[in-house]
Amino acid sequence: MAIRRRDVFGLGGIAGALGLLAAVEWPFGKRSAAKSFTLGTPLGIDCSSDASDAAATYASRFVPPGYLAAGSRDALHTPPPWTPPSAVPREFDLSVVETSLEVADGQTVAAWTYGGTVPGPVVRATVGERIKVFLGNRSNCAHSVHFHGAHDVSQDGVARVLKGESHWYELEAGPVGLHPYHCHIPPYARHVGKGMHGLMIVDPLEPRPAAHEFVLSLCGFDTDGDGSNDVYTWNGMAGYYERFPLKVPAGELVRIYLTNMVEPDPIASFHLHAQTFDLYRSGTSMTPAEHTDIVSLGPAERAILEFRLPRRGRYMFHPHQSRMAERGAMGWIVAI
Ligand SMILES: [Cu+2]
Repeated sequence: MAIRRRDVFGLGGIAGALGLLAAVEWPFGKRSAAKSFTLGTPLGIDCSSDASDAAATYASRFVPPGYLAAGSRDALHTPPPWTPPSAVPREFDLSVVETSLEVADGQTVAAWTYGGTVPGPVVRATVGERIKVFLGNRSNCAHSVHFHGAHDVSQDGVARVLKGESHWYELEAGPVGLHPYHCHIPPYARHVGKGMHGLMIVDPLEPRPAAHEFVLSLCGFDTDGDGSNDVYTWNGMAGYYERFPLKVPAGELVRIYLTNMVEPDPIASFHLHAQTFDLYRSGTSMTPAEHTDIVSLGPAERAILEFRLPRRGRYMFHPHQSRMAERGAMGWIVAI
């Protein structure tokens, strides 16, 4: 018998909440009844290490610490809102903060950050606006801020800002799109891998359509110091969006600012389940390059994704590099 929405709300409590996902009637006629069948002779392929519990997470060793509350990291996926362009330069403080970050339950790294978080603060401006970026270096090593995009080459951020010193960078925002920023002091992969990256949104003069906007920045952490990543995160915390899904109203426009800041892995990707998206590579064109359910990105490549989730439910997202997905980078978007 089909469950109708009003019946589910009538159940109340946890049972009602769990029932929500099954509450919308299947629109394509009767589902086929499951058939029973006889098992063949097994070939002996070992599946003893597979998760047998249907409720198991994809990577139980790569979850957020238990003390982390829902909403506690929402600021990291919420870009600052669009505001009208101004003749006064926008100022951003990306000063270096050396800190200890718990990137998964019980797994801590000594990180270099811009402003204390990974990724660093989102820089947002309209194309043509002037931006002033302050880098105070209170750490024990030299650092810098290098912005992708187009700007005066004297402001390119490849020169060292020594320990105890500071520097102002002055840029004109452009071109329209999504551009990462990161430290460019060698060994470059080590500085980026230890957390020194963030992103800049450059809005067009005519703003993009109103949407539910999110930042998803993929990065990896080498927790044992062997030169390869052990934990992969969206916005710096393993498993956060598996435990606390992004929430959007069904049918409304969603926009994701997506960056791949994983070093030194050569490629990563973003795959959305059960829906396809318009893909704007680097966000530099207002016309989508492709309509797809997966985008592959090399280091520092980025994209703006736009889509609507037409039906209520849980839509999974993850890199299609399964090692990354199973080490912290699995997540959900829930359409409500
Ligand atoms: Cu650095």
